[in-house]
Amino acid sequence: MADFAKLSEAMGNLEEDEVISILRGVMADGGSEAPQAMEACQKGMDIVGTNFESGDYFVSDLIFAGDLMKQAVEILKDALITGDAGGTKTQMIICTVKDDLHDIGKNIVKAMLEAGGFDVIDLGIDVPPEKIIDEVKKTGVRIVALAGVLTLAIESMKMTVEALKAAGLRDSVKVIIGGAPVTEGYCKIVGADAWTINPQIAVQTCKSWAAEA
Ligand code: B12
Repeated sequence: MADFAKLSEAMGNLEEDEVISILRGVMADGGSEAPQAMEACQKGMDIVGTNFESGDYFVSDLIFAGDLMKQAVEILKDALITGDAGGTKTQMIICTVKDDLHDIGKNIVKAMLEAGGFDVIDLGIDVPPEKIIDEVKKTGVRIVALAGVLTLAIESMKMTVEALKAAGLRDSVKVIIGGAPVTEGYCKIVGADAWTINPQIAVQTCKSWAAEA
């Protein structure tokens, strides 16, 4: 078994060579421990966040951490992303909400949804409610996934759900929210239908909605 505590620590210390070497080790057997490795990398990102809050790390370190996390996803992705992409694809929207530029988690969820058989329209980052409403009207999608990592993303998610209501679309569109700060309590505040920080659960939830439609 790989040393996941060591992986989190190396990630938190931004030790690129060590991180890559542990991840290559994880993939040596085809990646049976890839999900645990992904979790360990996220714990490492929490360490980065804590060091940033305490003033030991700077924005440049966040940028470096983001690049390192992208490399990690690249190495692990074939083992993480498995699915049944055949058959008719249900179209859906994903984006990072207004004022939030973080997209690493969103991109992981998007890739897993695609592997799970969805045709995912990715509207990108910092996406205002109006753009999402326009796309829902244009495409008629019935599932919208909203990502956000900043605490203030919760407010943008709430504004998006309110905008769906105001446009008369709320009853025909299911909304799932996710990202590090998202909780059951925030889900209620936002008025979303579901929340999770686990991409596999996101895929299952969207699949159950697609089956209902
Ligand atoms: C890398 C990083 C950056 C990079 C992002 C690069 C990129 N392309 O995304 C850059 C340098 C751009 C950045 C900028 C900033 N950042 Co930053 N950043 C981080 C860091 C270290 C890692 C984020 C990450 O990628 N995590 C790994 C991914 C895989 O995890 P995840 O996003 O949670 O996703 C998983 C799940 O949540 C879920 N999921 C994700 N999305 C979705 C969506 C749906 C629908 C579902 C169902 C599930 C789901 O699945 C994913 C896989 O498991 C975090 C610290 C942390 N603990 O996360 C800080 C952090 C998020 N940043 C923070 C801050 C303050 C900033 C800045 C304001 C810094 C500054 N002064 O400029 C700016 C804000 C820019 C903006 N307006 O958005 C704070 C936020 C504080 C807060 N409470 O709001 C954090 C928490 C650091 C900290 N502790 O202070 N950042």
